Amino acid sequence: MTKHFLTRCIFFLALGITVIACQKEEKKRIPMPTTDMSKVSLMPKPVKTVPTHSAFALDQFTAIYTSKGATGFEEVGKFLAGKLKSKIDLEIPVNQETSNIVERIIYINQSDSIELDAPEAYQLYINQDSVILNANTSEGAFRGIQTLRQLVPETSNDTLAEQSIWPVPTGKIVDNPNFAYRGAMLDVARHFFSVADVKKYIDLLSYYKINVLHLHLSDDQGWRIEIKSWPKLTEVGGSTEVGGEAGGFFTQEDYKEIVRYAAERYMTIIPEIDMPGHTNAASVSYPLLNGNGKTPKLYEGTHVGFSTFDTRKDTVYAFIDDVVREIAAITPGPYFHIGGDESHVTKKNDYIYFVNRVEKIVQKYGKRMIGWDEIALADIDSTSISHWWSSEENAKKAVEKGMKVIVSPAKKAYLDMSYDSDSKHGLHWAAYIPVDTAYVWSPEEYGGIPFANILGVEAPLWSETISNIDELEYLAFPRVIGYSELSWSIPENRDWEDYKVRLADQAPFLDRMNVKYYPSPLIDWKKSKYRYETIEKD
Ligand code: TNX
Repeated sequence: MTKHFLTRCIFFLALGITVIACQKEEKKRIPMPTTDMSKVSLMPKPVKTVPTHSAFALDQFTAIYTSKGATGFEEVGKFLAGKLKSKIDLEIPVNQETSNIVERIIYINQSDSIELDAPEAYQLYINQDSVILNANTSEGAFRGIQTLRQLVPETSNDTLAEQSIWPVPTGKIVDNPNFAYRGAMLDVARHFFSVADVKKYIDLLSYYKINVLHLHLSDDQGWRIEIKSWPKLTEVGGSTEVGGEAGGFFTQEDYKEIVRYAAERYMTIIPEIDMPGHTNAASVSYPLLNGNGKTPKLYEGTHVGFSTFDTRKDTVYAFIDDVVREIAAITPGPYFHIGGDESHVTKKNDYIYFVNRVEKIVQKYGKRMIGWDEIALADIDSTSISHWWSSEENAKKAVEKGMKVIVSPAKKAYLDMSYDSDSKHGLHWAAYIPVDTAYVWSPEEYGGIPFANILGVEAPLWSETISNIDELEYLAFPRVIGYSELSWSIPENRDWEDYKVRLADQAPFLDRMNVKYYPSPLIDWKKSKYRYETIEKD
């Protein structure tokens, strides 16, 4: 009896010790949030980070205040509160006279300091009991809160006090973008993507400070935007897509909703109507537009370069005038993209005549024309913009004309290029683009376009091989994060070894947002609780 009792006692004691040891082990495995600001994986990398090695205790006694009377600042404060609520489930009041105790504040302050003169500039001062975000414009404040979101740890430190505390490392960040134009493009013509898909993409891009979404709204396989004066464009031209699925289109109300959602994130939408080539869907809807001498039929394949508008017919320009007028009226941004690429069956003279005429229409409706690099062949105005995707010679011709250039070389910046020969999706006519190749190049030097002529960088995602949001995310993430850094961060701050570690740390965010990114083997992805949940679901 006594012997049994003793054995049991020893057994329970051993069990107890094991449990305590396991709990300790468990605690050890949860990394403590850092108090070294320079160790947080900020993406894109800010101009300057100065750590002061302490922490601001974000908790239920924190409140957000914004400068009174500063346009847009309160909305930025509310946006931050909403995002923190979904990240850490903490309710933070914004500009509220609250009876609750407020011990620490996040102050989003409008400041006219000359240090904040650069567009979108912000400064973030994090002290033990206050966070001060200074910006001249609400746009700068919006960029600044993306950095602050990244500084807030995913998990709280519950050993410091009775309530949960998320320690935000103290220090100072001074930041502004290298390029004004930091873009992504989505082809909704080859395969259609819903408003919800586009919004998800916009939300993710804005977290990485991308400020332009270019929508490729028409191509041979589909016309995706309602034009009230030419209804068959969507009735007929929107009825299919690559592979023969049902296609789809945005009503003008849908498009306005995308524009509104993007504007809330300080992102400009650029509509593209690709012409005079890539116009089969328009010509099937209205055969009078067609200029290739054949009877147009709905097209579900992926070849390019077989279609053209009839560039010598006035009705074609009356049509274009209506299209540009209707789209320009619901596009607050300054740009209209006319495509202009791969017009292989348009005669050179006709092409030049066409681009010259369409430029005038775009200008008549108050927009700046953008076109793929071929447009430099025409007599274009220096205010128009060349979108360099293929020909360096064309890009240089644009520079000679005094034009600005958007840098999207297919070999480096095309999101639809496969990662490697095992990739589930994508093409590889320009190159395979693994995650390092996508990052290790310099838009400032590639091709020798003078810095002053570079408007910015854009990463186009063509959709011949992708038909849903998971596939979109597979090609876009993680590479688009690299393009955000190539356009936001200065060259001195860009380094593959350093980037690779910061990229690995994006996994918890991407997992929480349910982004099906390509888990490149070049990256030692950080594990996250969300990842386990997604894996279990799969
Ligand atoms: C070239 S890039 C195209 C597109 C295709 C893409 C596929 C450009 C201006 N034209 O029509 O979708 O390649 O990668």
